[in-house]
Amino acid sequence: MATEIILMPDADGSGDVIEFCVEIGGQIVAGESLIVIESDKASMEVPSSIEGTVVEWLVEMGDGIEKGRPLAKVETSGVITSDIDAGVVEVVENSVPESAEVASVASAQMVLMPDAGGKGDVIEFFVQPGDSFEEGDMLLLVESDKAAMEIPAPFSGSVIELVAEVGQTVEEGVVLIKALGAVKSSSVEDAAPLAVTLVDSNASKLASASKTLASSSTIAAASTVAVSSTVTASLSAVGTSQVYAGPATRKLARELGVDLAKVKGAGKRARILKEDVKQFVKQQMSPANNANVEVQSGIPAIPSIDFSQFGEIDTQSLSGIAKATSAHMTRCWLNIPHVTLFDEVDITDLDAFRAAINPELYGLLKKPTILPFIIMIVAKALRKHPQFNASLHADGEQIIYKDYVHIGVAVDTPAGLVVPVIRDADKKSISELTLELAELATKANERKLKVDDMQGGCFTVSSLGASGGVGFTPIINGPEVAILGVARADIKPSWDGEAFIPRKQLPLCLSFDHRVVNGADAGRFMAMIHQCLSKIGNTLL
Ligand code: CAO
Repeated sequence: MATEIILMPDADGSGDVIEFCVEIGGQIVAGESLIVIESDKASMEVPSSIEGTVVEWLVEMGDGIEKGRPLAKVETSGVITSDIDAGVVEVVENSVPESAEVASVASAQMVLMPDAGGKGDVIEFFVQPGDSFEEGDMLLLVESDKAAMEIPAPFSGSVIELVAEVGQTVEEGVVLIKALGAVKSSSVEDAAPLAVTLVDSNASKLASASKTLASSSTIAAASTVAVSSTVTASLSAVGTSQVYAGPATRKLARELGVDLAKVKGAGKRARILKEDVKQFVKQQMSPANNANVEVQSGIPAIPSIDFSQFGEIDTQSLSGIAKATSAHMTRCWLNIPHVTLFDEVDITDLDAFRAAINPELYGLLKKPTILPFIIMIVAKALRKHPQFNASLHADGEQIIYKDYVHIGVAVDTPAGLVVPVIRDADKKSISELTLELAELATKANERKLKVDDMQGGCFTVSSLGASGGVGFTPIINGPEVAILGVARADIKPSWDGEAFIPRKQLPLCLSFDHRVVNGADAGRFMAMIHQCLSKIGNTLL
């Protein structure tokens, strides 16, 4: 066992201690909040730089804290690097390493979750303890509610321990992997003022041990502190109201899905405390309150049923994408008054046109499907009918018309439904649309879509393709105002004035937001799509 002291990192400003996030005797891991401090402008969570047991606070509630102030004594396993013998240890504060000499010493470092625009679930590790990796190598896959992303190694090294677990929800600053890596001289120098170094009491080892340790996990962890410190304005807007709460309380509220704007603070100056959040949840869960919610919303909750009483069951967690889709679809379906208009278009000529295309001439691997033609035609229709290329403002009192035409395309992947966006679809040729669609569908299936690939859509096309039935009612991908569903094309008898002839008919289903688009608008929009698809030659000209 060894004792280390955690110092206040070099954060923006200083503040008073307003909360201890761990109790004496409590366990912490690197990156987890240790204390919360508050200045007159903001409150800030100070994370621990190391893993261990908190044995003593070196500050008291209300103490003013500045950079370098000792915060807590922490007992660690004492295994900092393999260079240090286990044995008697003593605490030596502010032992500044000779940075030039320790510039490339291998040391324990943490790989942290970078800023990914929100939380995500760890899906898969690409490395295991003992594996070596180079800077930039992909270490693990994290999936947020918007996209899956591979997390690259910020340095070269080898894995000591996978700190995060598969399935764990991680956010910026959380430690993912502990690794043995080379510390660059700059990081050592940067972190030196924060370093509290453990040294072996054996005098002959003192110098080398202090250098090694200073450049090891203590230093690395100190830089962890600098990276993961999150300054959160203590007065931040939630909707139109302001809430006054510390980051730890906000974190708890996020975890419990509590809107802090609805919680009454019992703290000084009505500050919302963790206890207030817990109390609020209890209140919400009381039967009396549930009955009230039901009456207010008019939507009775679906009762929870133990299905195992009827036979074998297998319960599986939804993927991050599936959960996000579920929440988004529910929101859109409940908030937007949908109307769906159906049509059937004769695409026999379009099929003949497609059949005559030589893909190689246009740099394509195969003939384009109907989808790129539909996207091109929808893009033209959006330009002609701007009310479809619009969004209703959240206040419900303004309409925002867009002077760009970005079209989302629903793609079915093993992890769930995603909607990558083709930008400026109105400016692209059929071959460009075909290539981009194939590229986005491949990325979607390989979970390589970035958040940017799925943002900014004005209108969505959802093609169920060959397996698609005769029609469906697609849910509008809000805040867009319409979506075109494409079902399965089939050969059907068509009356040409003298006889029934076989023609290929494509069912289309246009759902629109009746607050923004009226039925006549929708009819005209659909008529244009119908006209262009059935007379594709004219359209392309
Ligand atoms: N009717 C009949 N055949 C169709 C068709 C239709 N409406 N649409 C496509 N096809 C044919 C294609 O021509 C292709 O056949 P060939 O290889 O012989 O040309 C075959 O079906 C497969 O097409 P595809 O699905 O691979 O290609 P696509 O361009 O039509 O669609 C993509 C690409 C990525 C959008 C699609 O693969 C996909 O993921 N669709 C599912 C979207 C979805 O789930 N929407 C529902 C959302 S609501 O839950």
